[in-house]
Amino acid sequence: MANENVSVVFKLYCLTVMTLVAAAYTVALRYTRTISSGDLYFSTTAVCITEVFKLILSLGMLTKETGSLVKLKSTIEEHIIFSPKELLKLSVPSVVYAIQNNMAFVALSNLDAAVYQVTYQLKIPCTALCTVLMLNRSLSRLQWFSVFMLCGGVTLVQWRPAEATKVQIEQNPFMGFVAIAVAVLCSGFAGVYFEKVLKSSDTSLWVRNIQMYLSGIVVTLIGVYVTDGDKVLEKGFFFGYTPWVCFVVFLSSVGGLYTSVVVKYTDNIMKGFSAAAAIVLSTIASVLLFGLQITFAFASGAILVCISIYLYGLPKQDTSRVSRLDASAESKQKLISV
Ligand code: NCC
Repeated sequence: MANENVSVVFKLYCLTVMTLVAAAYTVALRYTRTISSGDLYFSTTAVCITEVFKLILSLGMLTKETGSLVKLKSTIEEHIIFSPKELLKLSVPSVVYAIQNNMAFVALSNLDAAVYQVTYQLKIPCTALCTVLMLNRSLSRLQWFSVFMLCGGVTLVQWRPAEATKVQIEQNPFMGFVAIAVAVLCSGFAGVYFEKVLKSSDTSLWVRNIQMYLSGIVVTLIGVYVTDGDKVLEKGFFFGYTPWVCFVVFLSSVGGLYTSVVVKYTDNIMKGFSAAAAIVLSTIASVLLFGLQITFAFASGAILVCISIYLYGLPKQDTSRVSRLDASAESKQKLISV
């Protein structure tokens, strides 16, 4: 089954790398869109190249997993070449992720990185809602409460003063917020859809990724053609690519693959909780190692994050038992009054 046993250390390692990469990715992307001098690259091509990189890396991982080229060939034939239905199934999250990944560029071209990070935390309740609706899981009232508390906690933890640096382009904050709203919905839906497909069969994570990235390449290429087609034909696909842009593509690819591993071994809600814990822990580590100053917002946010993690992890029966006790007390009361 998809949920094999792996050590807690490995899970923690994946979560920490995913969170650190996501933080670096947001800042580097913002830099390439607003501060870095020179010709501005086409963001649609960066999203497309990322899909190509993820496909190559996943093929490498699948080769390692199957152990031989013969087995790799038969796996590719069975699950990719002769499985158009499965490819179609995975084209759903790939379209949604393509929209989300493009929206990140729109948002970070128009909003400060810190504002983006904070607003993007709305994905936590959105993911919880998608999990309940699409995976038929239930959350107790206390767990819902902890989801919203986590959202508030991460918001405070990531609270930073706005950028002091002057940006080189004109910004439209309204457009930035609309892009975040779309990205939040896409992240919740695509994440849970992928989790559902991945965990409903024994098919390897790398096969699922390859299926998704193949349609991802097609969809993002259509995005390049529709949005920047004329300009790309005139100036070239890699117009404006600097080492910083290549770094953004690298982070985006590595971050995407780590996200898939995290979803395989945990789930999308846990991804949100653990990412929050990783942010808190890495900041505390920076305090101990580099003497970073802790702000009041960080300290209160960190406390909220810890309490929400504790509340979310409380056994569900506790709350249902309380409501059962309440209900039986209520019926006893009714009997007495009768
Ligand atoms: O928003 P988020 O993830 O849910 O987006 C998921 C990202 O992972 C890629 N993905 C997902 C599944 C899969 N099997 N393969 C993939 O490549 C998707 O294409 C999508 O890019 C998060 O939980 O906050 C997280 O945030 C992103 C990123 O910071 C935001 O989307 C902002 O743009 C992180 N991605 C990177 O750091 C590159 C992700 O690791 C965690």
